[in-house]
Amino acid sequence: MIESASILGRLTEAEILSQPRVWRAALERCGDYLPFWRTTGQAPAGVTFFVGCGTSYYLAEAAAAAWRVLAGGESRAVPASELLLYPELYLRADRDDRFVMVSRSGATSEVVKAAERCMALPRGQVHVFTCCEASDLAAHATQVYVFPEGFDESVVMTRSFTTMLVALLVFAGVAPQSMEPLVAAGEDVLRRFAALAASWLRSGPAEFVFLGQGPLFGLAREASLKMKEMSLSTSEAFHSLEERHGPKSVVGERTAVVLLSSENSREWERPLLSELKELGAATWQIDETGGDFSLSSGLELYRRLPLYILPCQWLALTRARAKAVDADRPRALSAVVDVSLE
Ligand code: F1P
Repeated sequence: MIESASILGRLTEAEILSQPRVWRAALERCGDYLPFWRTTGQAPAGVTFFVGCGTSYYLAEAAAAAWRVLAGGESRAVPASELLLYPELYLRADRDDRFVMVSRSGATSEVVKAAERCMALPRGQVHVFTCCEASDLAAHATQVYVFPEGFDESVVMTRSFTTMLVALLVFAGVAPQSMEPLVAAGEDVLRRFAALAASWLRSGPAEFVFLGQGPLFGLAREASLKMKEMSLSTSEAFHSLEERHGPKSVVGERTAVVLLSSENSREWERPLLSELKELGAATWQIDETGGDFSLSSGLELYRRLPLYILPCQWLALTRARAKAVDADRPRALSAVVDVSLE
């Protein structure tokens, strides 16, 4: 059992720790949707767009990568606002596209508006992944898949992100049974990392950089957003090797770099870590094996994607507590961004 003395961020902490248990419930629920997903869920002739805002947009990025590899269809992740402001870059009346809207609340105004636009297309098909039973989004959808166990009471999205990611991986083609080791692996990762997090922050970093390639880039962006939202820290995310093309120029002794690696990328990323260390940065590599923290899940890359974000969530919570910031009450953030759109 992970003990924490702090009273700050207790709700967020509980939701972070609940994720493996919630994944098990979500995998069972996927069983209800599976027959439908495996018949009508095949890749459409056109593009499958994964659409969301904030954390849900970064989830869409990871889901789009998984869809392309697992379902084999053309896919793309876009923020909902893009479909409203620049529809000509994405929407085609003459193409058989599908739109997968990702939204914890199902109430985010840009997502609802974008779904309305997509449903108005001649062959518009909108599928919704959400954690809320009833939502405005449901009124503008062909199909809605609900995972209420993933809902976060906390404003900051943690278990909703990974629960909908688990569901989207099954939607893309992963067999739920093959994901069962994820639950025990998640418990193990949380237990081992909780003992490490404080040591990663001992150098007192003032700014954070999260790096990842392929399906890990969306997770790096989510990790960066968690660090911002929970601890009010300066944080950025890049494709790993993009770090050399400019961002590296501001890396120094007050920088902490967290690199999400895999068998695809680790050899290319190793020299980058040395360069960043030479600039004075504290660097941490999270990978299945080796690195500063090993997930040791025994799962292939796409089935272990939800594990990578667990240490990042816990690091953000630990940083918040070190700054006496309450992650349960994030600054200038609401659980749902509902603004009136024309
Ligand atoms: C998305 C979102 C979150 C953000 C904050 C406000 O909500 O923008 O990404 O962290 O909680 O809402 P949703 O569309 O997934 O409900």
